[in-house]
Amino acid sequence: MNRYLIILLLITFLSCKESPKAASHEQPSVATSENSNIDYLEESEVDFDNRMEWWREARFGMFIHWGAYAVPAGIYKGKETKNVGEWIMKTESIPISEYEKFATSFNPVEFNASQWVSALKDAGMKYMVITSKHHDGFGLWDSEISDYDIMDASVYKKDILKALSDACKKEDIKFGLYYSTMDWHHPDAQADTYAKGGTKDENNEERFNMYYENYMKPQLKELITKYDPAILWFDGEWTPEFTHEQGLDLYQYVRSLKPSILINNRVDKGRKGMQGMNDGKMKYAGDFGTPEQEILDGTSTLDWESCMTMNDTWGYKTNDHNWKTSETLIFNLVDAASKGGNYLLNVGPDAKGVIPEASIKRLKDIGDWLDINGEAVYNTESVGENYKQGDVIRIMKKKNASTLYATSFKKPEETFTLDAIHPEDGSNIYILGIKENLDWSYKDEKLMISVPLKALNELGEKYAWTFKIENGKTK
Ligand code: FHN
Repeated sequence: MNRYLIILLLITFLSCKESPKAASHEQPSVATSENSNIDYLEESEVDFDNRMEWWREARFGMFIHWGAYAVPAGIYKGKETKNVGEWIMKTESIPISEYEKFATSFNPVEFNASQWVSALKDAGMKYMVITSKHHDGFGLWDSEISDYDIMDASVYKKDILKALSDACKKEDIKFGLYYSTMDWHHPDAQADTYAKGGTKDENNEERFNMYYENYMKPQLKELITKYDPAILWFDGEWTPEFTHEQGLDLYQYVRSLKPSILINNRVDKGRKGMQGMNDGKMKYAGDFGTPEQEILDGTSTLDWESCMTMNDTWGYKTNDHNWKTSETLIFNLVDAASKGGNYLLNVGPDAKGVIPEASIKRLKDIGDWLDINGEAVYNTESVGENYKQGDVIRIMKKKNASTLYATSFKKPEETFTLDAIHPEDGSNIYILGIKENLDWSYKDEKLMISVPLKALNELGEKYAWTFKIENGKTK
């Protein structure tokens, strides 16, 4: 074998493992996409509906933000960051060499994947989305493409994603992965400009494309091959070097690796800020919109999922105790469902691998509520414009059935009145959790239901009460 070929092979090998000095620009693109003769952006409505079906029925998932940022936990050199915990590297302008020490010392000795999946199931959640790699670039899996991961860079040296994907599979929970396009560590991404939020100059775009083709795509291929995620949840798409053309290509590439996978709209550049939906001006890639820290104002013909924190941070912060009440979280879930959306509720485990007790308490409260009222959330669809009556009543319908649900966040009194539901004669009406068939009448376009107050008090519910109306129809 001649000397030139040996040198070329050596360069190719050395530049495959990411390290600041090794990002080679001579590297041929290593991206390969299977099934690349199919255009996944031209999918039929029937195929799309079939692919989305489990996710639409699930309605409720667990978001997990976890990584090296749990080590500082919002505090750097004695100063509390005012921003979210997972942004501490940028908001406190921590030099890469300094931040890498957090990755090295990351040692979640109390992490137990089965316990996390149990907490998810106890909450009535049906799927998980965990940060495989957030903006800081640190990977929670054993990557062949990079040394900046839990296996090579940290003292922990166990494959977190493998443990979680196995635990989810065992409990029939769909396993999803968050992946940040923006990367503050990779030398061809934003490593030297992350403090300035990336800079859109010629050289950066060329380097970013090297990162995109020779690092990001190979990492995504190994994530899909090794952990079989049902969802890929992209983020950090606003980084200036990432283009709409790359977004379309990325969607095709990921679908070609696993055609049944679901991909959010942050795979491309169409998201309108925190409102989360595509701006509709042009065709962007992505299967569902991603409102963040908010729920859509009304219904949408598009699929969407509102992602939200329980306190004010995604990644763990020692001193963030601003927890939303369980009632607020249940309202958000029901409000989203009544508008046809999913709810992805976040937990931020600490550096030991423990989900905060305040999160566990809220997850249990939501799960207890869903044990009685879940049929009004799972496998439902929006009734359209009549999805609400005032501020505290939300109305849903069972998918492919004439059953309606009216959930009230104010405790019903002797007679409960609904303005937009007209049951067929002889329909049965219940309060979920109470077996009794309720008396009702319909007069002057109002449905009046007699409420069994004794049974209602014995139910012991304290957040919201759901009326189930069989064979009902909305105006
Ligand atoms: O910058 C991230 C943030 O850290 C967090 O991951 C949220 C969750 O969706 N997404 C981005 C902000 O929109």
